[in-house]
Amino acid sequence: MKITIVGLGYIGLPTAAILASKGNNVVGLDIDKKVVETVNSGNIHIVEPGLESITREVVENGYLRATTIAESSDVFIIAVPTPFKGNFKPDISYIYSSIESISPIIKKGDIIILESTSPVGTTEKILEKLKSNRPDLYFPEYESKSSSYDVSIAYCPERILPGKALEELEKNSRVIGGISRTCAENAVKVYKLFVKGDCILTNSRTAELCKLVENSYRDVNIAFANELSIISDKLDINVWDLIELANHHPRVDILQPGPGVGGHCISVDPWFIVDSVPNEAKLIRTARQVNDSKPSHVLRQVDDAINKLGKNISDTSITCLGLSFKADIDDLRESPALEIVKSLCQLGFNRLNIVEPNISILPNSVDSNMCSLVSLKFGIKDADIIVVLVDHSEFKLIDESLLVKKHLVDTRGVFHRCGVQI
Ligand code: SAJ
Repeated sequence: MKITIVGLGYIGLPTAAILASKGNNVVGLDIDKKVVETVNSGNIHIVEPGLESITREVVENGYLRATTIAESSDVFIIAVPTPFKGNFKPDISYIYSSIESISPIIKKGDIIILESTSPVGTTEKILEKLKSNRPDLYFPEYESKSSSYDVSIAYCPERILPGKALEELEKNSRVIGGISRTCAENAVKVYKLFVKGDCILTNSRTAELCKLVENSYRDVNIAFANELSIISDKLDINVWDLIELANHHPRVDILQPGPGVGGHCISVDPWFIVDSVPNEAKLIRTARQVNDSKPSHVLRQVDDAINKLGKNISDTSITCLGLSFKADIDDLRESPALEIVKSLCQLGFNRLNIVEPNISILPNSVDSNMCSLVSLKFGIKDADIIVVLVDHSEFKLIDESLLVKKHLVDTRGVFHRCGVQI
């Protein structure tokens, strides 16, 4: 079976590497020449534990190669980005261009699977596009019982956690939504090549919403924790103690508050539901707003710390611990920590230090005249105010005696037992 993975990003490349490692003939199709060259030289352009060695091996033994030109295959798995445009409207143009690039080469018997997070109805739009591009082929009808068609089309959302991609690709169960039942059954044959979890069949619309619901569920639950942290600050209660106590109830399991929700999934996907049913998705929209408002709350906490310190800002040094969107990764996409640092850059501190052990240079979006990347040791020593923005493993090991006399804004509860929180 020859399999083409369209899009060699955070999802496509690990999927291509795993499929190739099982002895399949895999081609990675990407519009970015640099990505194609990197992969063909056995290297990778993203950070994902274990991916580099497996990619090198499958490229060396010929099971994986990358290209910018679509070629005939038996299976096409589409894993391209679906960002949102202004006003939180989903942008599925990358999916459409993928379909344009493979339309001329698809043939009878092929299986086309969409994995990109997509608004409900996208797989049917793909079907319509293919029908108009290839009137010579016979396509299935939505939810039809018939199996007499030429090309199978299905939606199977990815569910892997960045940082654990290789493990979760094999272990996680998959929801596989066909345009028709037999389309889903044909797609299952592809996932059975590497998935050890269950493959559960449904229609494409349900599978599309299922992916959006999974990430919205997490967003709503994090919003509850974030709202509790704002309520607790107002009522002068330690939110970490509060949540720990409440979670002793057998049916309560509250997540952890933070500086906001980042990454390219949970902070984006709920908007796809809001966009398609704006009048009905009230809770989902509010959760997004609660999480998006959290960086402003953190900035107010920093303001309180400055007032308590009683020095001019131009005489005050502040250190931010962490810049990535969550612990122990280098990914800065939609990071609330980055948003907070950008705002702090405008306040005119004597020194604004950033400690981020997972990157070596600051991103261009941060004004490097106003802040600098420093070591953890220097950052702690130099600071009047310390703002914990990410719970990286290194920060959990800090000797708490070094924090006495520092003004601490701990958005992640890393030091919630040390008693020096403001
Ligand atoms: N966060 C909190 N408090 C918590 C948990 C998370 O503030 O208690 C924050 C994190 O710091 C981060 C954000 O939420 O800023 C998202 O992190 P995450 O670890 O919850 O999720 P992601 O974005 O890395 O991956 C999610 C996963 N979805 C779910 O767990 C439902 C993953 O399985 C998906 O495959 C991925 O989105 C995706 O690609 O859609």
